[in-house]
Amino acid sequence: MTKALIVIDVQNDFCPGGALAVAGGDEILPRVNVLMSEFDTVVLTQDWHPGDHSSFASQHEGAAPFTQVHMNYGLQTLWPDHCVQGTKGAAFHPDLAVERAQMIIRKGFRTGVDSYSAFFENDHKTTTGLAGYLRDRGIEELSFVGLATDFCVAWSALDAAKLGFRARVLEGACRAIDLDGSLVAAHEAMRAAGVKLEA
Ligand code: VGL
Ligand code: ZN
Repeated sequence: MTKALIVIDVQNDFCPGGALAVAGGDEILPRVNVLMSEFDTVVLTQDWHPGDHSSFASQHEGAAPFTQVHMNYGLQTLWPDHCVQGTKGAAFHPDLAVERAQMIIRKGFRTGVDSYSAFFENDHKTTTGLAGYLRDRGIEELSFVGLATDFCVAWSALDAAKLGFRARVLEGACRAIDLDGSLVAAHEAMRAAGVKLEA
């Protein structure tokens, strides 16, 4: 079984002090770094938005962060401005062993569509190219860690399972946003899709 570690969005804006801080987001770093040293294939994802990205509440008049709007591809949660291309908030956490990564997938760079998953944008159609990269390298099993469990990690693991990869989520090396039951919903969806949830 050829395996890869996929490290989702371990960026300053998702860590304490960041624009969309996930509680305890920085606590995962020691374990993520150990895992990065154990896997031969390591991929990082990096949330990478233009300053006027349509997932930002600031771009929707009168809309508050953490509410939802209808986009042409479906419901979209609105977020505080975060991970703006080239900013410190979009940079990887300084303690992340970035040098271990062979591939960095940037996502969410199209103004009109968000991209939680490492594989598909939120329209569930536009691909990031990651599946092709992994298949070309003969990778069959993917282990997911990072931020946030209930958004980018879950959406990535769900797509991985749908695409035919064996998918596991190491929850001890993830932290969740947990917005309106999103963590429970993510767990249910992942279990139903055959994603292995491990400590
Ligand atoms: C994420 C919300 C907005 C994530 C990214 O990495 O889980 N969540 N952008
Ligand atoms: Zn984002």
